Amino acid sequence: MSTPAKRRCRGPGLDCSFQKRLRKVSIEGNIAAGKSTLVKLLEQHSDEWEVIPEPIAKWCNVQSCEEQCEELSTSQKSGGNLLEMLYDKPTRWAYTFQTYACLSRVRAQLKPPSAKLCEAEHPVQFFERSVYSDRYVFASNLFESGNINETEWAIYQDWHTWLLNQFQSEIELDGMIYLRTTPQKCMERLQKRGRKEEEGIDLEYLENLHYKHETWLYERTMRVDFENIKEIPVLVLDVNEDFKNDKIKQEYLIDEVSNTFFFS
Ligand code: UDP
Ligand code: DCM
Ligand code: MG
Repeated sequence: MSTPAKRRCRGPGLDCSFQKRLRKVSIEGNIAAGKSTLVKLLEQHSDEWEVIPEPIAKWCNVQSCEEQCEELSTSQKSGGNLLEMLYDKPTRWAYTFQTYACLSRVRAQLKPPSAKLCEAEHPVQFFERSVYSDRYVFASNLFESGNINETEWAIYQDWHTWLLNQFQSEIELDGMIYLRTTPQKCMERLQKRGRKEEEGIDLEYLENLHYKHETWLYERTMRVDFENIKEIPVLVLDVNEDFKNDKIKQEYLIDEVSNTFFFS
């Protein structure tokens, strides 16, 4: 892998040598492809590997004040369920959802790493999805299906570009992993997982998202506006066959990740 771009050293205790050692990789894939399942395995594999999960709990329970939210126990939480609102009435809520999804993701990715990771010789952070899939897969698909209108899409792209330029050095990726599945397999896993908010998702929606992932990460023919991701290394992993209950497949996936990104 090529030498990563220099990262600005922001935040207390984040020395420059740590920032230079740190590698950041996002895990991409369709809904229910197996991203959360894989990141749990990666986290267990090495003390030097840390995971930043997708902040979906926040999307299902939007609070007016972040600190207040973190102090409440699960049973006390009663915020709005933006994921449910998105699927119930996408023309009304798609833009709102996408602004919050991206904002909360950036905030999660900017949080200081754990003390343990700071001590690591070869620290790695795995992000479950990225600000790039937010825009080039989800928001773009919602625009093309008419759920985000022209004005909203123009505003989205404007602030998204601005935000990424502001935080480029902190959230810049060294690589991506694409968990490749058929839309049918995702539908099967989605139903098995059984999130109530996602009950209304149909196969056509998963097919559209699949097509976006394919042109972006497999064929690599999608037009993207950010230079740093045009040439980024992408590891494609076929996860159509079950790996959750297959130790050999799990070892193979972890080896592929280690070998591709030269992680120890
Ligand atoms: N799953 C499975 N076999 C696999 C991978 C995932 O049965 O090899 C199940 C997993 O237990 C969950 C569902 O598929 O019930 C979706 O997986 P996950 O939440 O990891 O997907 P994500 O949406 O994070 O990509
Ligand atoms: N999601 C979305 N737009 C994004 C990111 C995620 O609509 N920018 C939705 C898709 C899924 C859920 O949020 O319903 C994330 O679930 P998963 O990570 O399991 O795919
Ligand atoms: Mg997940």
